[in-house]
Amino acid sequence: MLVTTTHTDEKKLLQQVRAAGQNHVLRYWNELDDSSRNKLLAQLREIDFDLLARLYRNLIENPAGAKLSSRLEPADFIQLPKTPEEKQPFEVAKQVGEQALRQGRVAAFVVAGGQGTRLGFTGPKGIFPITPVKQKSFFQLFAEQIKALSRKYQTTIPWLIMTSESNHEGAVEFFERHDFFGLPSADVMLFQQEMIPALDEQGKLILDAKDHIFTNPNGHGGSLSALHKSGALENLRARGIDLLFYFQVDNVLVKICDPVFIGFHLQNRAQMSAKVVSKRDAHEKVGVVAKIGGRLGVVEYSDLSEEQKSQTNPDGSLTFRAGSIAIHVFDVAFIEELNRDGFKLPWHVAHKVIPFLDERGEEQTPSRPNGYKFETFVFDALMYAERTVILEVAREQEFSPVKNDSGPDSPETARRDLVNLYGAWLEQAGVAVPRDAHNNVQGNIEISPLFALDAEELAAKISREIKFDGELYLETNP
Ligand code: UD2
Repeated sequence: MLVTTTHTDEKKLLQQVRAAGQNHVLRYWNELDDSSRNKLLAQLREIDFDLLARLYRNLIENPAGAKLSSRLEPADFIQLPKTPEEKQPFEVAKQVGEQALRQGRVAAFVVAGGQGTRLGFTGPKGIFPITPVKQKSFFQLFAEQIKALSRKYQTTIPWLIMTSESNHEGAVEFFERHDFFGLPSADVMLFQQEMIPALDEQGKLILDAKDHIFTNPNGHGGSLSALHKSGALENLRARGIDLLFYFQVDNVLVKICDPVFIGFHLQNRAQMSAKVVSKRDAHEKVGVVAKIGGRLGVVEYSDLSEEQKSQTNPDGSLTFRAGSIAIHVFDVAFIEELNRDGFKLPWHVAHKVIPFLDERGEEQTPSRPNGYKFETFVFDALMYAERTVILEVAREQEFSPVKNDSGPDSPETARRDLVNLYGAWLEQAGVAVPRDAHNNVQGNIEISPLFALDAEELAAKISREIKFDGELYLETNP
């Protein structure tokens, strides 16, 4: 139908599309103008048809091989210290981490390419207003931490931000509008992860517009190849950086570049490390760090059986309690190695609702899952690491994610957890803070990272004479 107007490479591409049994994506070709045709061709050029055929065969037609069948055992990890003796190695690790920070060896890296569907907020999640008093965005809260850390350790901490197709422009525009929150713009690097097409139940690509194939971000595992392909790794190397502190955009309590964690990672010559918290209950939706067939990895919550989720130790604690909070330290060399002979992470599949064009060319959103999305997960890199550190941390100090618009893991719980944390810092500085029957702070508190990064810094700055009368905001000039 279109052969007369196509060039040789176009012809080849279209042959490939036909050979892959995906000719239906050209159904509206004759209706498309040049710009729409080019748009569709550009998308087709990026598609790895062999990979998609393999994913359909291995994950959908014959999923048995992909199911978790290996023996599962709890992983060993460094537990929260209780006694002064147990705290001592944490002090030493902190000094090691602080030295690495002072030497300018560390960059911060946030993955923000997800679509935030459950939160129901249009726009990048990073721009969502989240702090309890000033309603600062996640991005601003993180930027202030990075600025405060750079000052404290008299160094530059570059900040890498991974976005994806649908939220990249919004994120860039936000940073530009806010003048990168006072960080040098050359030290804030935004780059996009890759997209991958979804397939319908027959293994066919899905058109969501006459000139567009439905694609989704390729999972946070895609960050490890995007770091390489975007040139970010090279940039870090040129700056003498060999450590990457990885975190998710949705965790308001993340302690960016935590020196204790970096210190343990370095002391153990680890290639990739992970932080965990004790799972809140058997059904909390976090992956679990465990030994899978003898190798360390993370089992996603949806892959644990009911029995494994609820299995307990003799003392009543959950056997698989090491909940992954998606905070990692990576050696840059390890990420380079993962990219050396083609990218290695395994693919996962999810059955989802995907909008599509019906026979009349009208967009439909079905009520039931109608297709498959593919993703890679960053924590699968753990199984390629020879040396790892798994560190337990206190949930109330380090983990409160925003996933849903209400209920658990929502903006409301995140703000409450921030206020409770700031309240605890004030109490440690000798200030009385009223609490309710659930031990939640009564009132509203926000402490900018530029004023204090932790309880210690706060105690050094304020007097115990300070009175908390229900609302407190502490900030220094930027
Ligand atoms: C993730 C983990 C879960 C637990 C939890 C902690 C997975 C599959 N599960 O759950 O085990 O650690 O977080 O909060 O990861 N993202 C991208 N690109 C993508 C997909 C996601 O950048 O293609 C980012 C996203 O912007 C967010 C993070 O990855 O910062 C987590 O994504 P999610 O909300 O889909 O993960 P979730 O809640 O299923």
